[in-house]
Amino acid sequence: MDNVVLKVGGMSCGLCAMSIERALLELGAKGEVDLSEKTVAITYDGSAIAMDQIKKALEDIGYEL
Ligand SMILES: [Cu+2]
Repeated sequence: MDNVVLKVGGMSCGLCAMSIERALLELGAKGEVDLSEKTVAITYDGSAIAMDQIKKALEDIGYEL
């Protein structure tokens, strides 16, 4: 498993955190949002999911990376 921490712009509340974590789950990754740091710590299988896919999924739901 690979781990990465991404800075995410545009999240402000618990709902944002939930949407981000859900979008990651749909990709097969696990995300943990830190709202005060504006980051998401992502655990994913780098051989199955590309970082570009992760970024795109979050941008598609309206966040900035
Ligand atoms: Cu929100």
